[in-house]
Amino acid sequence: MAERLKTVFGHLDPTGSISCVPTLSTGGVVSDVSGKFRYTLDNSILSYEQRKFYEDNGYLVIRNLVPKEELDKYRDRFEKICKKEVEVPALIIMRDVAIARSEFVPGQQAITKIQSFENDDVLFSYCALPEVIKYVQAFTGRTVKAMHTMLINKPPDPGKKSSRHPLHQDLHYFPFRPADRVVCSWTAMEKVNRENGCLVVLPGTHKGELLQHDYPEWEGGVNRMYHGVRDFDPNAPRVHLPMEAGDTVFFHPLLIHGSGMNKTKGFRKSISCHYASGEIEFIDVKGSIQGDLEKEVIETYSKKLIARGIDPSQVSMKDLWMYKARDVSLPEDN
Ligand SMILES: O=C(O)CCC(=O)C(=O)O
Repeated sequence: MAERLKTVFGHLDPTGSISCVPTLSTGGVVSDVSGKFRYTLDNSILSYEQRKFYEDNGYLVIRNLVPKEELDKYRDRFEKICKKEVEVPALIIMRDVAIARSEFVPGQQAITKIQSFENDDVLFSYCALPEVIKYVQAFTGRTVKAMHTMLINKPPDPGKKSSRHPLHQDLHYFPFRPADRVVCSWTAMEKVNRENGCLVVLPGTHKGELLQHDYPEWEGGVNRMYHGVRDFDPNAPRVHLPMEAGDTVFFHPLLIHGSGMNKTKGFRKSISCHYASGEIEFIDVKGSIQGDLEKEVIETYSKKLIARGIDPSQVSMKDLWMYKARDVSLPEDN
């Protein structure tokens, strides 16, 4: 089945090859030696204040991290993908629920997100940028796997508020642990602010548990897989994160976050990658708080699986993610 699964998910590097060698320099997977910190590892890139900030809040913004020329490359590539000038195996293209239904907007403008671009060298080069990985290692340790990739093209809101991204915890989507050795890097590809729907975070929520998620009951419809967290404290303080092009926020997968409506006429673009330590473990989520999500995910792949002679009921979310991961660890001397 492994070979057939590879053709569905289009990935070549099952994490069965994950290294189990303990790491020493930029921090191993064990918590820091001083015992003061839990969410960051001993490393040479974060100042004490930055570490403390992430420990307390679950996120950290690094200004001007990704050069403009890189962002231009990703933008051009995204346009080529939208125009179908480039085909990327196993890429997932998502359309805004409200725009896709509208008659008068040309198809490509409805593309709100592309996901799983591991097989595209240009876009995937973001995930391997040494300037990004150096920070990532402060959370994952030296061995780093790129697990999940996205370019979000938040469209001007079509008037249904469907451009909003409900508050959620990313761990809801992931069958691997421990959560503390997983981090997202999210880079603004242009100026983002409350007008075009910047990220909003609930600081400190990374210290909590994984909560139940569901589709929010929004009148204008909700985009596929945009699940919202249930039963969080509605009075918890919210912080909006305005950012300039190239600024990057690193955040914990339990941090509750989302993004607002895009009230402008332009598309708001960001590129992101979720990373995990090479030593994470995949878990079976059947019967857990993530069980319903697994059913929905496998359902979305069911046609492709059946076409390749695979019974969807025999496939788990764990199988899917094992074929997504890519090693992006820096060479030892970095
Ligand atoms: O970029 C955004 O608008 C939000 C993205 C996000 O939170 C996610 O995809 O998990």
